[in-house]
Amino acid sequence: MEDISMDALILKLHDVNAVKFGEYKLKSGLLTPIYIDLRVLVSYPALMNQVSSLLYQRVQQESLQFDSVCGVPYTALPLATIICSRHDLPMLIRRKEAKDYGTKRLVEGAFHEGDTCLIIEDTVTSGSSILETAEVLQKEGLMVTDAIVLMDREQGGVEMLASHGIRLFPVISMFKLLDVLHAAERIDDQTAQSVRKFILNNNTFSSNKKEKGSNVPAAKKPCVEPKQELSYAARAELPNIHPLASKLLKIMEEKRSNLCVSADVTCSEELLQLAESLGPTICMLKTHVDILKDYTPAVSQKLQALSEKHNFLIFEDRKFADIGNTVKHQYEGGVFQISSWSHVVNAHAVPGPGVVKGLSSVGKPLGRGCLLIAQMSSQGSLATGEYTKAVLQMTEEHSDFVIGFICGSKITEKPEFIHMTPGVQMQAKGDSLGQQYTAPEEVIYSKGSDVIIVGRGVLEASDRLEAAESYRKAGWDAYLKRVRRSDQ
Ligand code: S5P
Repeated sequence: MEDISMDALILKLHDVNAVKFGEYKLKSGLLTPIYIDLRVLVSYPALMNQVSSLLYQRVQQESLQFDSVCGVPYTALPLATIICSRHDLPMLIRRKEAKDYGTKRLVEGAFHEGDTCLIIEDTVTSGSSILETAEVLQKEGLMVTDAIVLMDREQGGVEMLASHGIRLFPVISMFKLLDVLHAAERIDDQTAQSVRKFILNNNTFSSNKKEKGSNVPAAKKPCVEPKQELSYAARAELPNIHPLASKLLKIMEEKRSNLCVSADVTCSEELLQLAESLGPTICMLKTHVDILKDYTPAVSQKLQALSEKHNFLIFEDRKFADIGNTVKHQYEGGVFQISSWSHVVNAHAVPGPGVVKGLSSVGKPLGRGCLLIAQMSSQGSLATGEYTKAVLQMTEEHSDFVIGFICGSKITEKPEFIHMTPGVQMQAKGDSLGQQYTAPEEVIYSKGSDVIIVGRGVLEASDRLEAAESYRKAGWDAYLKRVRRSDQ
């Protein structure tokens, strides 16, 4: 079997024009800025063999069990043939039209009712081609539970097929493809960004659900829950996700950034300068507006404009911790009028659910969101154990306003909640006042958090932009490593 890296394969696919950038029409009629056309593969035998090897590796990684293999006609037919021939596997061929003479069979090959058939496909957008083939096979009495695809455009195919009980295992995902082509300078920043945006905004599964509303027949329960950890992009499309959490996840995916910079400065001009210069690098800017010595309402107005210009969210780290009625006033009134400009705020759960209810009465109508403090980075913190569990429960009970947590590590497997971790630095281990630091890779990869919050790691660097970029890269690489780990 050829030894080929995924990155090398992606570059080869680009070389032979199997991946094209421009304006193309998809089967659905939708115009797309990227077109994947793997039909050309048949002209490149070495590439055909490499693709087949990678498809089969995926089958092995997942330890899939099946009795036969069927390629979706036509592009995946030769790929399935190579795999079956090399590994001595029985193959089935699905006819596109039944012959009008002879047996009139729609599936050619020998099989028994109840056999399991693995589907092989070249590219998936919505998943409809795989579903069509699966339905033909199922009509013949075969079972279809798994499919392998070379290229997943990440536009809802995994979710749609899962709703029909079929697990889809992609070899290459669209975001990985873009990363590799971008890193190799095959496409420029603008193309990479606009394709990412297109993919995120054109999810066929979620838009279908929205269009059809309550008329959608109840989806069949997947036979097996997908094992893979969801990407930020996939989580953004979850049916039960808070719109603000969805927006944050989309920003993260689009900007390849899970970095929130904690702009703990005392002068408004410096705060605005930071927002302007670091804006393109971050997904979120965290403020402590009450440490500014010269705050005026113009500052928050300018901050809002910068958040729109550079597409980041604002998080005022106010840590509300009083009875509902008091926090309501603190959130909407006073000098700072936080609810009018900050997308996200946070709160301690100490007062009980009233604190969330008070904040929610102001923030929810404005589309704002809240993070509950489940754990703290400071030495001797009391937010541990049963307290952290109670915060999780409070979050679940108020998920129409609470979008996630401040925490040291992942505290729930529910993918709709965002985990944000402060106390992050590459160099220092702590400060003299009890702060304790963890490195970005450990926070994202080992501890499973989603966003790193970095203050002095960036603010005290001689070049703040360079430092922010290195934190962004460390956080993002750790995320990619984590998602890939779950792919294996
Ligand atoms: O547990 C926590 C919670 C928060 S929000 N520990 C923290 O350090 N924070 C905040 O994160 C803290 O208020 C500060 O604004 C930032 C950490 O800053 P750094 O300079 O230590 O990175």
